[in-house]
Amino acid sequence: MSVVTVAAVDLGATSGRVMVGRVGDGILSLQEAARFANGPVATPDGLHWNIQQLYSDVLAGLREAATRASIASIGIDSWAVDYALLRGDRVLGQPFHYRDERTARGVETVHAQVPFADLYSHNGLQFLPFNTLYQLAVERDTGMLDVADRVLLVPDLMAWYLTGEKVAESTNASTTGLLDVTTHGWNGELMDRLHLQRTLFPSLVQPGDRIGSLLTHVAVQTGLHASTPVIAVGSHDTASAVVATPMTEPGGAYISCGTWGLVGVETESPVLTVAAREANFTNEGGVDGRTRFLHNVMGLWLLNETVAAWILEDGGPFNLSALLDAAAAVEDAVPVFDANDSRFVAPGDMSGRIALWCTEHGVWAPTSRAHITRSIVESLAAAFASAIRNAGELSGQEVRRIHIVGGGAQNPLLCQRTADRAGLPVIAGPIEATAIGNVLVQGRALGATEGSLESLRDLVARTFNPRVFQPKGH
Ligand code: LFR
Repeated sequence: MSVVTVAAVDLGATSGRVMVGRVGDGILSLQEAARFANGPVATPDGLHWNIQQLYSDVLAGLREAATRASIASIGIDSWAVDYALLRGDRVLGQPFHYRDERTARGVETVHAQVPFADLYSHNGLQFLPFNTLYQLAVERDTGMLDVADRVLLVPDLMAWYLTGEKVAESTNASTTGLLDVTTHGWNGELMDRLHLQRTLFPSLVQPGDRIGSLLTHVAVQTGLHASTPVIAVGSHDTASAVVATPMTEPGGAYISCGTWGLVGVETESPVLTVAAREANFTNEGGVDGRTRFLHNVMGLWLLNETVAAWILEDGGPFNLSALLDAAAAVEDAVPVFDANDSRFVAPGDMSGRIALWCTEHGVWAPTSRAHITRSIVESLAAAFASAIRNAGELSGQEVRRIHIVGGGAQNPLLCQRTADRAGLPVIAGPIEATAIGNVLVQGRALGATEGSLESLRDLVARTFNPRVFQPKGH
């Protein structure tokens, strides 16, 4: 087997990156070629993604990657559910951000057409008010679907920009709510019931499939060969992160902790019980037909959004690690609020909302920055521990250890408190699990690594030294 070098485009809700990965038999390494900011843009019609800016950042990142190595292929992943509408080859405006509040109207419309329990039996998705099908109901009611003839999810849109090919990668398509949870194909009947044209949705591709090669102007702008293929990876970032979670023995659960904390286990088939539905657990499509049985917890968004307000307030440099040290040193018992409360979804004044939650629930509201931060960390850890317990019970798997991957793996306080509250060891890392999963699936498609997810995870475990947090009483 040969060693290949590939580019992983990994777009997150707060930042994007282009990574250069080397992969081969027993070989795995990762280097950052570019990192760029991403975030919501508010205009009078709502909250959007600046997709053209992201695309030009991706091109610049690929250009940098091309100066570092000879790139054998490109893979793209991003957050889920969001999409662009197209008519022919024309993109109809900036995609909406899933935190835009318009989705509430879509929920009412969809549930009046197909009640939630019925939906769950078809798509296996937890209720999140921004799942694509709710967003599309709003598009339909505002006349946009009279004009649009195609829906492209964000990574598929980027792949189209690069190759001219319009496809729907299956792991991310599973987050639309329109994929059949057992056959993994588009659910035409459900589309009919929701008055969505079946032709809106492109053909599905699987991770590892070749999407196409670079358009000539893309090759010229990036300095890459026009023959460079774009290969489908787990284009839902969480699917890629789970690929690279080093669960090498039975009993491993995961928390993919970035903007969101995605907490769950991998299963061979979906869990569609009433208990799973009532606990709001999702069955998202994983790489190689596995199921990601998980629950969305609010994640680092709570902390990031709180800190962003303090940075604005201070108007100068901000020392995040000093804040986390101060939070770790807090000895009083801080309030534990419900991190999953929907009031925390939209951007805004998080510390004000936390204070309000506390007042409404008859507990004291933290006021110092250290206490607020500690309260956020404790509340996240409590929500993580509870979701881990549910994931084990609902799936029938005995959870013996928790893997935290993504940005949260570099927050020792969060890792330790999650271990304490769950009463289980936490194995932290790799931080860049998403990009690594993206690289590995490309490497496998190019024939540079062995086949099974287990052997890919072995390689991750051998390459990245995890940090272990043993539980202490709390
Ligand atoms: C994480 C993530 C979650 C999804 C949320 C919204 O980045 O992809 O898995 O629920 O973003 O798309």
